[in-house]
Amino acid sequence: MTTYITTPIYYVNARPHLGHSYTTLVVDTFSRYRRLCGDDVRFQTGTDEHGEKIVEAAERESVSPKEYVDTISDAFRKTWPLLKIEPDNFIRTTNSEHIKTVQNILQKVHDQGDIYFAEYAGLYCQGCERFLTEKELVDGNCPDHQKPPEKRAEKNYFFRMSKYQDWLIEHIKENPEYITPERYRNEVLSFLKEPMEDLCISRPTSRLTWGIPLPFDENFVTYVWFDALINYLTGIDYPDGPDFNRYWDAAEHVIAKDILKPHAIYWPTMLKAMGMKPYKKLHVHGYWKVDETKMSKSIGNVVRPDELVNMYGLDTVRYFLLREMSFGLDASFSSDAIIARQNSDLANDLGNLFSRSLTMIFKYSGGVVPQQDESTLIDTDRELILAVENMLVTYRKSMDSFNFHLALRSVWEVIGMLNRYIVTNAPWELAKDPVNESRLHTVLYFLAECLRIIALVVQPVMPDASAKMVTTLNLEKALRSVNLDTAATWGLTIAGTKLNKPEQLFPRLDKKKKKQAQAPKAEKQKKKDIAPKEEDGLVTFDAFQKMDLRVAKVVAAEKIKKAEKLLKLTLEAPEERTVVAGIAKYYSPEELLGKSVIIVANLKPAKLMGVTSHGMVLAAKEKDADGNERLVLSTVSADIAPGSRVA
Ligand code: ME8
Repeated sequence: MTTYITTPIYYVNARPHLGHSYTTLVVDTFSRYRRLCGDDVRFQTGTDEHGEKIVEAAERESVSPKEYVDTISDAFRKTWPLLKIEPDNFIRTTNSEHIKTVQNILQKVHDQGDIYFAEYAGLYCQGCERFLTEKELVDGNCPDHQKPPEKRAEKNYFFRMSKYQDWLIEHIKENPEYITPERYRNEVLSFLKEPMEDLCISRPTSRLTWGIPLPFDENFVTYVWFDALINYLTGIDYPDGPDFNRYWDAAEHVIAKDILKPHAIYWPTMLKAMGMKPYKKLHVHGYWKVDETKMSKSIGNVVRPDELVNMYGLDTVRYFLLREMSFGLDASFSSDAIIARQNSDLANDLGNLFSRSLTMIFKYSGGVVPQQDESTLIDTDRELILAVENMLVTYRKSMDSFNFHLALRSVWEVIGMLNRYIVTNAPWELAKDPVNESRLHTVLYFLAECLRIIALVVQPVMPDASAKMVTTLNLEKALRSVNLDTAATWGLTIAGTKLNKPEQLFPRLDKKKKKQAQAPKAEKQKKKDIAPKEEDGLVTFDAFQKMDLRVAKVVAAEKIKKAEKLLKLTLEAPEERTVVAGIAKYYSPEELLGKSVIIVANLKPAKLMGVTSHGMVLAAKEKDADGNERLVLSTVSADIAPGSRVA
């Protein structure tokens, strides 16, 4: 079989956090699992690099959009190996091949009459980068970004999405597994009961230039969603690359519920308009939350994957994320929850089983897997074989339907049973009397055989722990070129195999470690104090006190080469310092000379277009009714010495 499985391409307006890591980990785990089943698998992820959000983020950092997207896209690419996530392709929407293909598709859909020009007025959420309907609002706010959308009216190009509404309803009804879990399928079908509006697919260049130019009107760029969704095709070299023919029919997308509508409605109708087959499946998961709030870059309550891996180890993080979340529902992240999983499921249950079993094989059989003696089989052995067989059925069914938590639960049921099997059969008692030798050998064989199967089924989730188990059990050769069908059946462990000395699989987290482990929470709390809280918009006095605001006098100002928006200012505050400010659109260098501005003086130095900036100039920004922006520098109302503290 062939599997083509994708993550969303992530916006590069912020660095990767646990939410992005979860989706990408799910896809990595599924890919590893399907490979284990013998599939030809292609796993794609990437970054979504156009649109207003990106321009704003670049402006905030006072760098060009290109420079900004290169940096953050790189941060995403470099995060995945830390989690042992191994995509086959990493696509970027600023890549020239992608741009060319998006333009070809737009031209085709335009030529066939499915794109038209019109005026539209509506409620626009910048966070979602789309118009929202009144119905979607909760207390007047966008439910995801907790902000009211802004009213916008402008002339734009529209995709005749409504034309494909009936077809889409039919397709979803005829294919019960098209959108899973079922709750999201129902949500989409219920949404489709209302007449669908056409989709605005352009932005005027007067407002946004950071996008793919429309091939039929240079005054517009492509709406970021129309551009982004096409990545699933350009990543396999649509329309005529060999990978396109090989993988498209098998396309499955994994997303969280925030982007259900673009994937369940825009994307299939776009494909239909292009004369293409719809993708095969859409898998939708819930949110990771912290303290009951969605983890999100705009709220600032994020957990970073690299910090987690440093603190708990790769396999623990992977196991925790997949075991703790029921795919489709929301889950809560906390240090306590991850420590509990580590100590109980990993160190206690699996780790202990592994080390006890190996220690006994070394002690009672010289580190060699003994021969089982069929004549000594008793009911507990037969129950164990049956339990392993049932587990394999549940495991595969659950992995195929993205119920990773159920797949792992079924494996852990067998692990629990094995720990009880050791107690019931008490090999240390059997070893006391040579008449029990054959029974002892059977028990040890059963342990080795079950560990082989466990090492295999945990591999997609915990590749490192699985590899350690495989090396210890000396199974590398035996498992090479096998798949789950052939390797997971009972009785393949070869008696006589010499085992290697066991290493500890998972350490228990002691109190000291636990203290460290809670550090991110503390750090997050600190960050929360500094950043205004979303709910009440307040910061503590302490947090404000940490900010060193000073009066500074501009003694020199000049433009920075190749950076249209930036000025290099030399300030007296009272010592001389260089500050780079994104104000070139609003002030000429000459008019700044002699001005007393206000700066944040204790900002970490940052390099912008090759110039190191030691601080940030404060300014007020406003937008008039026509959407034109004005920026005015913050100053003091009377003469005061440079370097005076603003408090
Ligand atoms: O929406 N819990 O990008 P994005 C679980 N560029 N998953 C989460 C999460 C959370 N708290 N936060 C983020 C975009 N995610 C578009 C996609 S695709 C053609 C274009 C994950 O950076 C989850 O997969 O906002 C979610 O759907 C995605 O990040 C949104 O990423």
